[in-house]
Amino acid sequence: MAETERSIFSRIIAGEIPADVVYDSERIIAFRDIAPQAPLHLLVVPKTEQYRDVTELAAGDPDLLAELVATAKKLAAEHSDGDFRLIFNTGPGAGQTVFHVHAHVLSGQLEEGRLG
Ligand code: DGP
Repeated sequence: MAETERSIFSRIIAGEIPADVVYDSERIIAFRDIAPQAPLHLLVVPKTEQYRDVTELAAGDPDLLAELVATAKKLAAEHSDGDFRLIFNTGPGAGQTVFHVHAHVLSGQLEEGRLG
């Protein structure tokens, strides 16, 4: 992928942009959303930039999707009461703005806004 095409999340993964990272493994990173919509609002992101959205990830690497969901569960348990929403905005019409697959993990009362 050309430099200009790299997603903001690839730049966070590369350490080029700071983020409040709460989890970092071989294939997945998680950090706090810059504009939180709930008391807990994490983004759980595969490190590969191969997949634009969850449909591509499910088709291309279902094991990685399962790992992402398991990571969301673990992080929700660690950072909240354990109950959470898992949101994959898919396509610009659904509010997707970063085309590097990511899950929003939200726990607690949602703010009125993009995800509510
Ligand atoms: P979506 O709209 O579903 O593609 O979600 C993208 C999310 O990414 C949005 O909730 C805001 C968040 N975001 C965008 N840029 C940054 C950033 O530089 N740092 C962090 N932590 N979050 C970001």
